[in-house]
Amino acid sequence: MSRLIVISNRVSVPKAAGAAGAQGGLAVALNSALRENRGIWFGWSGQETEEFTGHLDMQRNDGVTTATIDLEPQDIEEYYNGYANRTLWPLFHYRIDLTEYDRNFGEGYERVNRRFADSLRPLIDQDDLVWVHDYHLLPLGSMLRTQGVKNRIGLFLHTPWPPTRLLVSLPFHERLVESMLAYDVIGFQTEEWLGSFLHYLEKEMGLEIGADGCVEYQGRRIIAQAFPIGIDFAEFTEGASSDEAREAHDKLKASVRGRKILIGVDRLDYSKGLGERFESFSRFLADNPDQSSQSVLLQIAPPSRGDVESYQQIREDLERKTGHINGAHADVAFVPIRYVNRGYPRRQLAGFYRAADVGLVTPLRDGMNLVAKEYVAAQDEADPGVLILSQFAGAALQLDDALLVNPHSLEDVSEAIKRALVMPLEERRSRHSKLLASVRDADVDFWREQFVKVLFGAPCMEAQDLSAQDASN
Ligand code: GDG
Repeated sequence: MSRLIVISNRVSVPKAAGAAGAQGGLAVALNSALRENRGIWFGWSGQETEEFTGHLDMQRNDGVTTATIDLEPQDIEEYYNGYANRTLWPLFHYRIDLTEYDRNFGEGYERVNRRFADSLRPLIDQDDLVWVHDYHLLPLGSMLRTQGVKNRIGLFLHTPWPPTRLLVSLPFHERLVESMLAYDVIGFQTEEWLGSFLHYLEKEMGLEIGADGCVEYQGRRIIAQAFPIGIDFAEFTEGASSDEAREAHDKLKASVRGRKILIGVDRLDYSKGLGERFESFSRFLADNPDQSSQSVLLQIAPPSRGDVESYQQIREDLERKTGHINGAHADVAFVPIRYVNRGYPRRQLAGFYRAADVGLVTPLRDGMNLVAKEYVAAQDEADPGVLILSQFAGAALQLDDALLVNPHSLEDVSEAIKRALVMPLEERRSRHSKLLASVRDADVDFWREQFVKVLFGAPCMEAQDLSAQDASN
């Protein structure tokens, strides 16, 4: 079996990751993927250094070898806080109103990608498969090619890919997309994002997509495909039946004194639609006065990317909204929104999900959304809760037995809440069993296997080798 080298912006050392605290979906997924394969996880340590040296810190923890580098403050500002989180993240989530275009960000992004390539190069052996993750590292493959790396290199994008009309607002968009054509395989979460990417190749670059899905560019042939990511189902359900989960479940249940619980769990990010969610819940309370003191929304929202201004704003905005809504609907013994700005250990989270009658997952735009899948996995099959899911999450394509909503419409979400809270047991069970089958079957192992199989098989590359042979015969 080929060794797998995984590269992502941040590396979370597994030991630490298993403990409390918020990890993004990417870290959660990669941890379990790497435990299976002998291989290396390479990326930024999250630490600052005064001057970049390229020194690699290698560690082995819990079956995973990690290799990390430290970055200079200017790198962090321009590459991470800048181009990744102030330019690409908002643009890829259709928020051109929040997208900042600054030449220094673009230069910092390329510089750090080159630094990644320089530090990574000596770690790559001849037969390794190289798997790059996410929007921070789109040009890394082409920089490795410049250094002579001939291995199979794949990219998986965890975010959406924006429609061409939005993408062209990015200065040097052609340069960014061209650099991506150095990969052998490019993976997207859904057919929708894949379609937008292929549309760009056809309309902006005049490329043709072959009947076999391969695209030829400058003598190389690549394939782009959808690989919907899943959760580590076995690990998650095991955690959900632990004592820690049961205690968290019982504590939460006891605290609401017989009221219904709605739960949201999201990194504090404008793409997650938290403001709209709070407003929708407020609308539900206002429209249904008979039920208004009978349900509680628990929103767990660990802070993220706090150095970026738009994230500071969303935090202030949510604090204001929570105060306003609670002020309008609370009484001496009841507060409708419990807004918690911290992370919890995964097992406790599983207990909270299980205690909740409704999972409220309403992002305005989301590559996939693993919280929706975790909520389904944590339920009691005999008496499951109801998932309300945004039609704009990648997960909606697989989880279409959830109550799908338009998160921009307060009425739509408010009505779905009402429907979920009175849904008969039989309907809840029937919806849940279909959702559960999908979450269980398309889990993170399935996702990894599918991607690695295509990367290893490199269907377009082989055709290319064959045609090269034909030509020489
Ligand atoms: C990106 C894409 C895509 C959250 N709070 C706590 C906690 N979490 C965990 C959740 C879940 C993960 O973080 C969040 O994953 P999501 O998928 O919902 O969202 P992003 O972080 O935006 O992830 C997304 C994903 O990558 C994977 O490809 O699905 O579309 O945006 O696992 O449980 N974990 C702990 N405590 C918390 O308080 N331990």
